[in-house]
Amino acid sequence: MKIYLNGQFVEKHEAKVSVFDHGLLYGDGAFEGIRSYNSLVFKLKEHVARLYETAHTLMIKIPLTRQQMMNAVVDTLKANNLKDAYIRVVVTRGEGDLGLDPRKCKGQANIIIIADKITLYAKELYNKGMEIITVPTPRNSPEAINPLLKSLNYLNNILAKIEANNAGYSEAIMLDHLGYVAECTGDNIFIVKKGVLSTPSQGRLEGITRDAVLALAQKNKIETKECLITRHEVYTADECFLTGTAAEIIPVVKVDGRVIGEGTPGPVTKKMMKMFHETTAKDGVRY
Ligand code: PXG
Repeated sequence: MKIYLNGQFVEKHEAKVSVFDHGLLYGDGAFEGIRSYNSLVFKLKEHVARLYETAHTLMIKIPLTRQQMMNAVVDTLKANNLKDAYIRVVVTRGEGDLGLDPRKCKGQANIIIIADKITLYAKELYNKGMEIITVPTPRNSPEAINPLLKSLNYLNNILAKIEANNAGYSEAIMLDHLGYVAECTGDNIFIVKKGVLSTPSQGRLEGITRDAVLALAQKNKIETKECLITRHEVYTADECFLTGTAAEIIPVVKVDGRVIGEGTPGPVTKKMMKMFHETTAKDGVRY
């Protein structure tokens, strides 16, 4: 496996950064998870744009242009001969000292690109749908660590994941600081009621799969809404599904013990899954 590390390709066992890297010491950095399908990178420009937006707010200077970053992603895929891959782009603030002051990181940001495979959920869950729960840990409030940032500090989501795992589930709904449904630990959430597709308007990551699903729905004359959503509205929805680069679209059939709709993946969910797969098979940056 060839890892991109600051402009060089190195073998996995040689791909190392300093123990003084602030990404390791403080979670001080940004990342993206991108996917390619049959030599097409899906929404590469959008992922790179979001990475640079996170870095902008964190005041981390990425020593590459957006185009150079896109080329680096494609080069990593080519170097590994991967047609279908999950690509992790990591930007850390770089090497500093044992103090969190970013001004002590005098060198450049570290840029790491790993291309590999990922399977998030078992295949049968895509046919049967999954059961999830709401967990006690709320999603970070926007005035603390804004959920719009895809930073290396994922402890908020990891704590929620631990709570789900402890209860015997593999995914969890996180509420925002006001108690509205925000998103899951690594996916956005959608509900369908009377043919209308809704997803939380705030307190969540602006997921690229989420945006793609909204655009596909609109193109196919399915009404969409971005609004505040309560747990009651999830429990009483006709359908529910989650979206994410790794998970793609996965149906949800039970939430906090409440059966959603018929308890099986619904027609809108299945239609969105089909349309999404058609899109990823034809759209993207070819390599
Ligand atoms: N919300 C959160 C909190 C995420 O981390 C999404 C939504 C979906 O966004 P995209 O742009 O991918 O549609 C994510 C991204 C994992 C894992 O191992 C999941 C993500 C990222 C990295 C790892 O579960 N999801």
